[in-house]
Amino acid sequence: MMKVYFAPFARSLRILWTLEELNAPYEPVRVQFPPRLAQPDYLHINPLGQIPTLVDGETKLFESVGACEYVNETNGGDLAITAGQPGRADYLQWLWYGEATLMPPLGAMVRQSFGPEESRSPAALAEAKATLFERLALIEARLEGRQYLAGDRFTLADISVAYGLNLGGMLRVAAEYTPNVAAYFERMKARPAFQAAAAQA
Ligand SMILES: N[C@@H](CCC(=O)N[C@@H](CS)C(=O)NCC(=O)O)C(=O)O
Repeated sequence: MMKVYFAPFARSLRILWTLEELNAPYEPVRVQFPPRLAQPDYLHINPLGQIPTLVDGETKLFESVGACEYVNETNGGDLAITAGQPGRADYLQWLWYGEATLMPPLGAMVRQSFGPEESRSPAALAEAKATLFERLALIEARLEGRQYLAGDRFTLADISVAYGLNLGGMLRVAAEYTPNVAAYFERMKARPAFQAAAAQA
């Protein structure tokens, strides 16, 4: 059975959500955060000391979006848009937007809110928040007249991006989401699989 090393609000939520959408069996393993300091024995599982790690027998993944693709593929799921299917380019665009474009300002906000006091500054927090909202504006436009980000159906691209929106919720900026983003976030949170995953992570 696949094992998911997770911590609350970490990117492990993406993997747990994917597994729940597929009704696939898994074993969640809670890790103390940040593992580098709180749980050094975790370093033999993930040498970077980051969360998440997905372990499937001898196979180990510690990129959350790649792990979601792996989980979907391995379980014969329909949460990806594969080569030749309509919406493939949009799928790739938004799947990666969630991690590569949305997460840097969110990560900076996490550090500016919870990191060591001596490296925090209100200006840096404000700059990260402004960058986040600049990047959310593209999602706002993309969702005009759409329920999902790619291919008119729920996919891993939604899991990738909605995870970032949920982190924004933890950072208390969700009340400032623009209408399409706010409605989309509510739709995503209403999914039973999201709720099952979020209840543990
Ligand atoms: N690109 C990686 C990023 C992993 C990552 O940065 N994880 C964060 C938690 S969400 C972490 O472990 N941070 C603590 C650290 O880097 O020490 C992924 O998508 O899984």
